[in-house]
Amino acid sequence: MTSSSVREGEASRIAGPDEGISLEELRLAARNHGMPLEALRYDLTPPGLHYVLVHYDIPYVEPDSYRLTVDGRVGTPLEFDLATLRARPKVELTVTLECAGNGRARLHPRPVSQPWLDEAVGTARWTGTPLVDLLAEAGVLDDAVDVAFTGLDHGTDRGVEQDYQRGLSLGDAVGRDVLVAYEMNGQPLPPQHGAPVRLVVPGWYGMASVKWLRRITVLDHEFTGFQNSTAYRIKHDTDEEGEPVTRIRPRALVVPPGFPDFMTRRRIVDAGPVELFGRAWSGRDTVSAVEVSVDGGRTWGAAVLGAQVGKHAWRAWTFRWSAVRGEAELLVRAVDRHGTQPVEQPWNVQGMANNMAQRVLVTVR
Ligand SMILES: Nc1nc2c(c(=O)[nH]1)N[C@H]1C(S)=C(S)[C@@H](COP(=O)(O)O)O[C@H]1N2
Ligand SMILES: [Mo]
Repeated sequence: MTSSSVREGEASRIAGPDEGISLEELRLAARNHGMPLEALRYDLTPPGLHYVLVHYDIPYVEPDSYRLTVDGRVGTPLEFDLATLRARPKVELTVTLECAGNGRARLHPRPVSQPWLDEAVGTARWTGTPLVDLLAEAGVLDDAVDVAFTGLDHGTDRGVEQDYQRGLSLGDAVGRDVLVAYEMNGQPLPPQHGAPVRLVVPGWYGMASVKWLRRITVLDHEFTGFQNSTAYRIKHDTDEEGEPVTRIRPRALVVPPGFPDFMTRRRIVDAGPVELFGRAWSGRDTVSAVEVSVDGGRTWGAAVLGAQVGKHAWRAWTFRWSAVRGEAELLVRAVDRHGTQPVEQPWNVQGMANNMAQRVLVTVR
């Protein structure tokens, strides 16, 4: 956990022990908003409340001049305009997306980057055409290994100039549910969510779902671009290569009960029965249980689970709390077949795939 080898002003620098959130982090937080937790109530996140993460600028794209190319290790390179993509076989999928940096701002010491608290999540209904069909039509050659996806946005990160670009293994790319999507909740994609066309990779942290998709390139070698080899890695030391960030780890969130204080957002509820409501999801499996603590993690009880909104989407849960006067600390955690959400922080250098349990402070009056 040393910060010595990371320069000031660099993304994924580790903040000093008492260092507050900087204006640079605030600027990122103001551009990239989370989903207000009260919106956990909706099966499908209403437009504008879904979280947004944009590394560089939102590109301005004229739908009429938009083109998507499929090239690299294919028999026949292809080019599509928007009308041609929309005329192809249509698939609709409800998908919970979460940013791999969710929860980062609560880590100690804090990785300096987009400072998410708990709310970098949202669930949308995406309409598009299966990626696998585009690849089949282009004719993937036998030596194909990875597929690279390139966005129309451009910037620098830690001194590396780049188009936003991510690679997927061919095996992951040909999953039936990977979509080249052009609608969100039945409307054309909004600019901030990738208009006019984006990739949607269900179950994976959001970085895989490349927005403003302009190019799909089949490679005969492993993709080693910045966003795969440097940014989205779980590292415990700055200098190590680390593990790639892939599928979404389980997480449960509760709608903070009662009403908030304006500045602190501390909750106030009346003593008596309180019905807690929340959502839980996992991109690697199905959530099999949600556990709730109303005493700061000393004891836990089981929530009642609702149906999943979709195969790749969150499920609702409820928990009856008999609130007694005084101060309470709520914690919630999701369980899947691979394990339970940690209460202690799963710290790593860039604060990736950290699914530490949510805590909510409540004054019961
Ligand atoms: N082209 C491009 N695609 C991108 C990004 C980006 O900055 N540029 N951000 C990624 C990250 S890190 C996340 S979490 C998701 C966010 O998707 P959303 O803004 O639609 O919620 O988009 C991904 N796709
Ligand atoms: Mo992200």
